[in-house]
Amino acid sequence: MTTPLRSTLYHAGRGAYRAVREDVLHGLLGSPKTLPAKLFYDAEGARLFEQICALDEYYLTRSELEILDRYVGEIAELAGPRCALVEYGSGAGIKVRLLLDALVQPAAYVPIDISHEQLSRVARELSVDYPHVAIRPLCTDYTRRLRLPALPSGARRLAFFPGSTIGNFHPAEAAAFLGRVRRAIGTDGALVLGVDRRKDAGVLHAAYNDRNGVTAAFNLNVLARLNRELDADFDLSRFRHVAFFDPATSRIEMHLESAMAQVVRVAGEVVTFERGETIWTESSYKYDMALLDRVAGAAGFDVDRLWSDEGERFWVAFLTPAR
Ligand code: AVI
Repeated sequence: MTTPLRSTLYHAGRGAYRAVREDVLHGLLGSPKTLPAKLFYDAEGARLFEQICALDEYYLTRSELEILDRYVGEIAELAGPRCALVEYGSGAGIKVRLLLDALVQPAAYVPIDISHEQLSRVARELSVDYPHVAIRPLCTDYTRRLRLPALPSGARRLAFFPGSTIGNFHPAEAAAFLGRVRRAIGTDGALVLGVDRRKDAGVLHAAYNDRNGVTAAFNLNVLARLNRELDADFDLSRFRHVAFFDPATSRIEMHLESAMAQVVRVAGEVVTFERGETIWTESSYKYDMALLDRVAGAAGFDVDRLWSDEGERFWVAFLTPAR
């Protein structure tokens, strides 16, 4: 059965749609059942994520902004003048303004994002507010191999990957991704990386199980998205949000648990669930120094500087290619 092409993410074409359908079915027909975390971010998911960032329990965004606010001058000094700033997953383009304001004569800014609409808006707004910076948006899935647009010659490439999105990769994938970033920025480039720190399990639990149920809605929205875009027939009331910290792997795991034995159709295929069986929708690794050194080292980076917030919950790290 062919499923109509009517999605937001798959507007890139039939090839991209097929790849996502394949990923989804591979994940749901495998054991354990999984879904790729990047599916969270359709328009509704992006809206819910913005709400998450403002939650009392979700300290990550506030802690990172506190660090950037306080130490952006030091970051700019380490980066040096006339950098070409490259942001992986630019989203709403808010945090980058702190850097653009502090850097000395930034030469260019390359926001990279999969959402065409958001990317064009951010590029338009920044061109107005930073008329001397060459804005070169790149619409692509930044987790894949990519080619950067032409940049002013001699400009040091400064990659920016905030938000602890690195935590959503398993460590080997994180190292492989950072290795691609290192190759993209060249031997004299640098990377400013946001990383959530390992901490008290209660604080972590609360951050992913907020009392208003926004994280639960964010998690469940992925099923609504499959209903809309892959002709699935998930009944959302038959699934429950589950998130817990696993100290052995140092990660939060998010799952959707089936409240009963049930059968669901997805893109013409039948997916069966036992009662209590889950779909693993996201991992969010929490870093200590050993993990950061291991992942950065495997990617060919040295950790030159680390800044933390008052509550010591989050790190912003300045990484340079290992010598
Ligand atoms: C985007 N990413 C860093 C978030 C995180 O904390 O892992 C996504 C998220 N999942 C649940 N709440 C927020």
